[in-house]
Amino acid sequence: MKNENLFAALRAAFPADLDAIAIETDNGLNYSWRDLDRATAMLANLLESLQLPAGSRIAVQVDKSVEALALYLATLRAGFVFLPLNTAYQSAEMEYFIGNAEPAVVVCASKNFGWVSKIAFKAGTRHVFTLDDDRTGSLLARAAAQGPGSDQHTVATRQAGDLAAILYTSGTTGRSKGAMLSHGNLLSNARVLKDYWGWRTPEQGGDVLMHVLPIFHVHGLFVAVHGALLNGSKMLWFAKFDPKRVLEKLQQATVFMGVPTLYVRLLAESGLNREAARNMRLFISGSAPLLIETFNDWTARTGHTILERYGMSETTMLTSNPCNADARYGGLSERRGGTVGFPLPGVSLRVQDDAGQSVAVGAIGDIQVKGPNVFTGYWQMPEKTQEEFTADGYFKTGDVGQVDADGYVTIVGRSKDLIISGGYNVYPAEIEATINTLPGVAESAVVGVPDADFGEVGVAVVIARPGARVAPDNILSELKKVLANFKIPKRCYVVAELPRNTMGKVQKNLLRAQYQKP
Ligand code: MCA
Ligand code: AMP
Repeated sequence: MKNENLFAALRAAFPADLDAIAIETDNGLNYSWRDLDRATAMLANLLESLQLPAGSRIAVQVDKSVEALALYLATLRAGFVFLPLNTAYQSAEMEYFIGNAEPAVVVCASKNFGWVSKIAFKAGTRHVFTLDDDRTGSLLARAAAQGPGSDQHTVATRQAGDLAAILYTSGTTGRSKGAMLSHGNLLSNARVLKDYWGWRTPEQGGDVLMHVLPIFHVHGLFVAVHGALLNGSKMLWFAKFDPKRVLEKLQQATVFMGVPTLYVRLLAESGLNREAARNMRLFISGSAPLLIETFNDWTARTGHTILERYGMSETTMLTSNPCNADARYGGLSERRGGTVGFPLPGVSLRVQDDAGQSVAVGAIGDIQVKGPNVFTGYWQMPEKTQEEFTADGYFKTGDVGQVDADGYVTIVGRSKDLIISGGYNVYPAEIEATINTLPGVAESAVVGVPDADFGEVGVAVVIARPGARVAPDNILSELKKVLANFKIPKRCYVVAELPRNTMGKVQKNLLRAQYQKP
C-alpha cells in the first residue's frame, strides 16, 4: 500500500546532504537534517512504545522550540493525531479542549505540570509529559532512555484521508470546535503552495525561511513549516517575534511569513530599508486583513511587494496573490493590495447571496469553498459539520467578499461575529458569556474596533444590574484570571443601556462606531 503519510513526503524532501543545517535558532543552536530525522524517530518510537490506540490525540501546550517542532513531526511519523494548543490558554480553556478531544498523551511546560496534569488525568489521559524550551523535560528524558536503535524508525503507513491534526477554532455560538485535518488535506495544500510561491530547491539556489510565528496555528505550524520542509529549505528559527532581531538577520533569509501586526511593527523600525531586505525573495502576509497603508509603506521602504493570502483553520490556504505570472488568470502577476489574490489551484471558490445563488462579478456575498484542502469535519460534532457545508459540498467560510473581473478575491467583512486581533481570533460570544458571570453584571457586548498595532482589538460594553456597582478595571482584571491574555478587551465601559433594533438585538455596528476611539 502506498504511504500517504505527510511526514513521508516531508522526509523525502530532505536534502541529500543530511549534515547540512536545517534549522538555526536565535540562541545560536544548529540542527542538521540528520538531527531532525533522529529526533523525530526517537519521539515517534517513544509514542509507539506507549501502545496507544489508533487515532490517539497528542495534545501539546509548550513554548516554541525545535524540540516542540520535532514532537509535531514525530506525531505524524508515528501516525497519531497532533493537537496544538496556544500557550496563552488558561485552566478553564484547557479543561474544555482536553475534555473534548480526550487525548491519550498531553505534553506541557514543566511550570504548568501541576494544573495541566490534573485536568488531563481527570479527562482520562494516561500519559502526561513535560517539554521546556531549553531542551529539558520528561518527554526528552524518556525518549533518550530508549537505548540503541531508537533513532531509527519506519514511518507509519497512513492514507490521505487519515487524520493528522485537530485545530480548535472558536464558534460564534457555543464552544470551540476541533477542525479535523487529514494527511491529504495538509499535503495537498503544501504541494500547491510549494509550486505557487515558487519555492527554490537547494539545487536552484535554495530559499531560507525566517520563522517567527507561533507553532500552534495553521500559519506557523503548517504554512511556514511545511513550506520549508517540503522544499528542503533551511529555517532561521525565532522563539518569539522581535522586530530588531528580525532585522539583524533578515539578510540571511529569502522568505518571511507574518501576520499584519508583524509588518506594522517592522515598519516602526528605522533599520527597515532596501539594504536590510536585499536578499529577500518573498514577504507573505495573512491571517488578518493587511491594511493598504501597510502594503504601500512596505513597498516604499523595502522595494518588495507583500504577497497577501487568505486561509482558515478548517481549510488551510485558500487564495493567494500571484508570486509569478498565473496562466489561469491571463498571465497576471500583479500582487494587488487590499485583495487576497486568486483561488489556489485545486480550490473552487464561489460567492453566494442569501438565497444560495452565485452573485454577479464584483457583487458582494458569502464566500464558499471546496477542494482537497478542506477539512473532514468538526471533531465529534456531525451536526455542526453539516450546518457548515452546503448540500453540494461547499464549506461556508463565514467570510464576506467579492471576486472582480480579473479574478482577484477581496474579503470585505465577516458574517461571523469574530474579532481578529494581531492574527488571533477572538469570539465576542465567549468573552460576553464570561463577563456575564461576573458579580453585578446584567449583560454585555464585545465589539472589535480598529487598532494601529493589532489591526483590531476588543472593547467591552457592560450593563450593571440595578443597584450594583461595577468597575471597568475590575471586569478586565477578573477576565485576565480566566481567559487567554490576547482575548482580554483592551477597554471596558459600564453604561446604562445597549442600543437595540426593533427585534431587540444589540446593534453592534453602533457600538463599534461609538467606541472606535478611546
Ligand atoms: C498579545 N497580546 C495581544 C495579542 N498578542 N492582544 C491582542 N491581540 C494579540 N494578538 C496582549 C499581551 O497579552 C499583552 O497583554 C499585550 O497584548 C501586549 O503584548 P505584546 O508584548 O505587544 O505582544 P507580543 O507578545 O509581542 O505578541 C504580539 C504578536 C502575537 C507577536 C503579534 O500576538 C503573535 O504572534 N500573533 C500571531 C498570531 C498567529 O500566528 N496567527 C495565525 C493564526 P498584557 O500586557 O495585558 O499581558 S492561523 C490563521 O489565522 C489562518 C489559518 C491563516 O490564514 O493564517
Ligand atoms: P482561523 O479560523 O483562526 O484560522 O481564522 C480564519 C479567518 O481569518 C478567516 O476566516 C478570515 O476571516 C481571516 N483571514 C485569514 N487571512 C486573511 C486575510 N488575508 N485577509 C482577511 N482575513 C483573513
